[in-house]
Amino acid sequence: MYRTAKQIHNLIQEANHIILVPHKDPDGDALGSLTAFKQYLTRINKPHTAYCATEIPENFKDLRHVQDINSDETVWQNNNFDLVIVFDSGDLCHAGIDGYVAGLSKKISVINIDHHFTNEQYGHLNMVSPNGSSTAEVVYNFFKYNDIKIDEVMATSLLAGLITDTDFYTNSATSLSSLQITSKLISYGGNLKLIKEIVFKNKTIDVLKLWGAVLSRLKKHETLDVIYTYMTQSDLEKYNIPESVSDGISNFMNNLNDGGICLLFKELPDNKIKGSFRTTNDNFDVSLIAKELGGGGHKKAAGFTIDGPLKKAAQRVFTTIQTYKK
Ligand SMILES: [Mn+2]
Repeated sequence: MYRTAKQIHNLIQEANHIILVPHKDPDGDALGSLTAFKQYLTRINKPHTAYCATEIPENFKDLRHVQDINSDETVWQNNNFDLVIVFDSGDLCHAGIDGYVAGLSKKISVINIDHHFTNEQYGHLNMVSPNGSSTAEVVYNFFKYNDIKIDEVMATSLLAGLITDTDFYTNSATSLSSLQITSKLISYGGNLKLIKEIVFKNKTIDVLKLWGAVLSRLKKHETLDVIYTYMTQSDLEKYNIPESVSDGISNFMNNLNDGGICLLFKELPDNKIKGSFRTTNDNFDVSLIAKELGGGGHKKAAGFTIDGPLKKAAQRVFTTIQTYKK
């Protein structure tokens, strides 16, 4: 990991123009890691652009540099750029840039900075630590290995990643190193209060009403020991809420003291169904089930997207869990 961090540092020094990319529908870890990096590149006067394939959730706009991330795909025609750094994405498709990268006629390098267990090692350089709590932890190590000073802006951004992925130090990603790094980041001036407000205290009355509707449909699949529910497009329309804002529900379901696996189905506009697994049970590695369904993630939190409609998708997922359990 130390050697990779050094190699990445060299590539950055040599690069003319760098494109930074988080995964689609980015969360606090993807955005925190990217903006910490953006602060570093700004400080060393390295030309760069931050690109996201989808819109950024509204609540992150107060995090420094988030407003400078754009979805303008013409960045991929910029003749000068020669390096892409992808954050918190197990594959290029999840980052929404597989098509752009495959279509480039010139030679560029891709750097993959991540912590997903299912990461496909798609980069020319891969700084991936499957045991890391967050991509923010990997970025923190990148800065440390290269003796890069972590300023207040970087510390605050990295806290956003750690707090998001450990669900405020409650889920199984919470580790000794995540807590040690957090205390370091606070000592560097990281603004924990701001991050708490950005990541958690961000729910409107309508969002909580939507949660209520979704949670009122909770069911238990007795044979599989799966607790599940679903959210439809008409739910989102009714409460006038973008899909990305509904993200916390699956984490909240993890508070249940019942069931082996929690599962949330979300209907997408294109008749696809997005599923999110959560578990706190040591007997399950939900990333393996998600992978089987074409998705990926972590042992205790993973997701996938498959064809709808809902009923058909649910059937397929239950069959897959059944096979996994055998
Ligand atoms: Mn992450």
